[in-house]
Amino acid sequence: MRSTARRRTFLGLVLTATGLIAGCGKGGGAPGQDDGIVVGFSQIGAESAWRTANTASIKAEAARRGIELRFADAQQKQENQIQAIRSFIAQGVDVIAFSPVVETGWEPVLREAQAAGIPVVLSDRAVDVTDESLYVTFIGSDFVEEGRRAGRWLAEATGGQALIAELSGTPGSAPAIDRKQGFEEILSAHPGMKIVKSQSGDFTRAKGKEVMESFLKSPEGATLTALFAHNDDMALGAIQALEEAGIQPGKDVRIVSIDAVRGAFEAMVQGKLNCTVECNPLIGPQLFDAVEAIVAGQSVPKRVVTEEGVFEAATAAEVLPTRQY
Ligand code: GZL
Repeated sequence: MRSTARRRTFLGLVLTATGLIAGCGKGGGAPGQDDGIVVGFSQIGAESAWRTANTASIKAEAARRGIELRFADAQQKQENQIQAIRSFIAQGVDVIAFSPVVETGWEPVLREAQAAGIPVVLSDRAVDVTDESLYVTFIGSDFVEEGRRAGRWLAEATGGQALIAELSGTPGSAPAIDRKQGFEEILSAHPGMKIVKSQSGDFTRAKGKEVMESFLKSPEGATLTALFAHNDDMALGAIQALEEAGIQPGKDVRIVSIDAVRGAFEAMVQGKLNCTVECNPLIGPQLFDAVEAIVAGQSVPKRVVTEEGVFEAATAAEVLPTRQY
């Protein structure tokens, strides 16, 4: 598109001349030789129901708008994301977007994208960089507020008295860092609420179950009255572990988690989960609004926050049919 297309055309001529063109655009030419937008997207992986819904939203919206999406699944490895971003730079895409698996370690590759004149959009998670010009905008949730909402609900539900197990997300990731910060901010006003066990379940159901099993075997296991899980998938794994230990999830141990995926609503209908704080994965429309604005040379806000709510067991059966993910 415009300067990008000129660069890609030049790149296309250079690669053709040197016989290196890899047929990476439509019809074998350099990318974007037609007049469509080409976006390179590096996704974290497929670790949770939330991520699956997020990927579906991004792919569906690109297709709906006729945008060529080059999609790379990093299997939760930062090195794979960096490699994908370098590949998108070499292909001369119009925009690079990615959901950074962790907050740090991105400056070198983002400088390479900047030097190549390719704008970068952060989707879902933030990066920790000294130079915010390295990305155009960050589209995602306010994870600190999500943590506060979980803490407020638990304080209300327990009268401010709880011995809490915490299943945290991927170490170093923005949601894990920020959700913990928000939750502990609320706990600081409730001396009767204490986190007595905390360990990462890496946002997966299997790891959440495994870590909860280890919590229950610990000296504090028998004292637990509440669980805070940084996502629903880990909460669902923990629910399995509690049931296998003869403990009633949602009753003996109150459970609050984050995402508001379909499985969480089903668990709330069964009385096994008490509350889920929404974290909206359906950000495809907002992402490609930003992409189209960037390509059109329009300014976009540095930060786009997704709108979200809090859902409790009492309304789960009524709300479940309306859920999109
Ligand atoms: C949050 C997202 C998190 C979800 C998890 O925006 O990055 O990653 O809460 C997912 O379910 O794995």
